[in-house]
Amino acid sequence: MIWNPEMETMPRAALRALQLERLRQAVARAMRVPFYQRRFAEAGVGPEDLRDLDDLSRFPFTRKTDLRDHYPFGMLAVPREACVRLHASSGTRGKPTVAAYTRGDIEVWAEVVARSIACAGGRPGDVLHNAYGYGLFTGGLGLHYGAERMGQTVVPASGGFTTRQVELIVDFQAHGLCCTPSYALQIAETMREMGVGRSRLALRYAILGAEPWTEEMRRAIEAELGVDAVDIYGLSEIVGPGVACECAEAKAGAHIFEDHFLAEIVDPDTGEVLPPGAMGELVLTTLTKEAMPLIRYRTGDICSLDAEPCACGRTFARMSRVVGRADDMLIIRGVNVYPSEVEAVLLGAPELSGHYRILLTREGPLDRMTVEVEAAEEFAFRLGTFSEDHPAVRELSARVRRALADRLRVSAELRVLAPRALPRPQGKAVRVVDQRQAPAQGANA
Ligand code: DLL
Repeated sequence: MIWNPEMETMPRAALRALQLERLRQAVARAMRVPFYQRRFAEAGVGPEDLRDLDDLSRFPFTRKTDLRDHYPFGMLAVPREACVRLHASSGTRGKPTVAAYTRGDIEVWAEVVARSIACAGGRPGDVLHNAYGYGLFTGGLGLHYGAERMGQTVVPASGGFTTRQVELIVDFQAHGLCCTPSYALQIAETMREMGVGRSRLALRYAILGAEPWTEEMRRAIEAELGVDAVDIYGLSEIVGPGVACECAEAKAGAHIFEDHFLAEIVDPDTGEVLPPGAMGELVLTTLTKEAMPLIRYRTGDICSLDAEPCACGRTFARMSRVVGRADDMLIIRGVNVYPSEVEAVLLGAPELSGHYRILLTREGPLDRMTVEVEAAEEFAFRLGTFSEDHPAVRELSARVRRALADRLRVSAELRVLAPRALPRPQGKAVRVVDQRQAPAQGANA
């Protein structure tokens, strides 16, 4: 089902006209913020310069540091009293970034999340188990309002107490599951331990996001839980989850809700706008946001855009999976490595659980990458007693190490740990632990 066919299937020419009209209004709204007044004056641009959408490229970028510099309320285009909600994302360094919403912003957010749930195959009347964290993080409340808007029965499970979550999923016969992809794997693992088979589940779809994941991980989750697993994308600064979501029909990139968010792809180094299909940094402009309009916000997320027609009938362009962040690309002995490439290799080995951690250390001048993985329960069970020195574990380790070297073009140490040896975060997975001194590299988003 398409939640809002009028918008979601609008011919692209009409969509571009609507975007231009809304963009002019968004720039005018942004100019109520002293920061934007100054920036636009310096660049010599204003709403009157927007004759077509390409004119946006003359406008300056907004960066996360601008939001931090104006912490907490310096980016508001409305009085603080007009905001009905605040969220914040902690990030890995420095002050949190604040997201503020008027009542109208909350309405738009519920609308785009309802569209996302429909993209996944959700329908009014479904039970939706929401295991995204509730709180300052936008995942929990974002999915919650969207599900209520659709007329679903939402279960605000939040993160943690996985055994109890499994019981609720079975007892309430949830049709949909929302959480991070790494937590979906953990739920599947806990179900196996509890002896809960697929026949006891009513699950049809899973709406997974907030962290990068891979096709291999999708296949694993779909097979374990018997669902269509779709990718939902968003960031607090722009709205939260619901900037874009994949459709279950094509599962070929997340449709950006372009009547509310204008997307560009730029070269992360030069800032130059790249042609359709090119891989680069996603830059988003909010078209309807009232409390905190953002013009050309550098998301740091690396992906590409595709505006070709989609099997589902939606005309909104699709963004590819986020292959990493401009700032979490790891440089190991001069070679660029994205954690998602490591994940793709690991999920190709059925003897592994899918949980992993990348440790970076330095030995003299040389970077050293160690990938810690876990044996899958069944594999360990077949061995009897698990030991890293068991011949089958050594053989597995050598095989995966070779596959990593082939794919990454850089060698990595591999440690196969016992099942459940790695920590299980409740929210976003922490994939990278960087213990090299300088230059500092960020952890995963
Ligand atoms: O993670 C919002 C969200 C909640 C999205 C629930 C989807 C589901 P932040 O905490 O502000 O907001 O983190 C935003 O997370 O810039 C990306 O780097 C990353 N991210 C979010 N969704 C995806 C995804 C939420 N589907 C940052 N794939 C973004 C890859 C994602 N990365």
